[in-house]
Amino acid sequence: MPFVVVEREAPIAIVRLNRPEVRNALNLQVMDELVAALDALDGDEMVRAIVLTGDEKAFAAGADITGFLEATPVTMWREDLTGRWERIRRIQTPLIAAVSGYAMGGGCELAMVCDIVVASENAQFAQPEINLGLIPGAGGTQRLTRVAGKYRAMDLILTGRRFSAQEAREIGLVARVFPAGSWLDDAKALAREIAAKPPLAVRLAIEAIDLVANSTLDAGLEFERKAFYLLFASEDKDEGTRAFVEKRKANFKGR
Ligand code: CO8
Repeated sequence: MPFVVVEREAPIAIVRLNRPEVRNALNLQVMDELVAALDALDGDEMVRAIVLTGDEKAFAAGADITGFLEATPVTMWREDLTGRWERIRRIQTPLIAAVSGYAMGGGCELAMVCDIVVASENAQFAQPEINLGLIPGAGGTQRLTRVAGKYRAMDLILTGRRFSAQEAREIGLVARVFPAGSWLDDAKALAREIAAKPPLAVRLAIEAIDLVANSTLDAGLEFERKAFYLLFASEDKDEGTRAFVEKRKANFKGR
């Protein structure tokens, strides 16, 4: 089974992450399939809006932590998994993240590279990397702070706590919260509404809105990426990722 399933319902397309047994955890293969699917749809002018989604239990539970166990700064840098988030950010067709269940770590960051985030009332967001001895590595420190402001971002990123769809809406991350029974249909209806608008105007509106957030983004992302890779040299990363896999509490030492 492919990790990414594409359904066309012209003029929209639905791109579904399909790795339910690990809550749609994102590894290189998933991300490459996702980038390829989105690139193909982006080149198809019949597709005027895309809904990116997971399943009811999870949008995506973040990067695949098992891939971090043996990773080093060099392997991380060479693979450049985080670069896939930036490629998705550059998709020009309006991209709507429809979140049900967990959107955590890289999954929350995946939602944040989309143009609009909508959520089922049962959605749970988090940037829990701190519990693994890491920090967000695919834009989270920059994008969540731009959305939520410094002090709320500090609370969320330093505690790694989960926050509800309603709280995500209050901080401005989620545009609309839909009932659990109809979240995907409601997201598709929103996509169809946008798909019905003039595509050039939609594209230019998106570019204009993105400029506001992006004018000083690059320096922050550059630092974040290097800091993220550097943490792969720490003992606490080894401890945090191993503890996760061994299903025990991590014992961090600040080394
Ligand atoms: N990676 C690998 N496996 C995972 C992940 C993950 N992120 N999340 C869940 N799984 C696996 C579990 O290990 C479990 O496997 P198994 O059945 O073999 O035991 C299976 O999925 C189901 O998980 P749970 O039994 O835990 O299901 P629950 O519904 O009880 O809980 C949760 C779901 C809350 C999502 C829980 O699994 C969890 O906390 N997962 C980890 C979330 C997390 O810490 N995410 C952050 C990861 S780090 C990250 O995203 C950094 C991103 C940086 C950008 C990219 C850089 C390269």
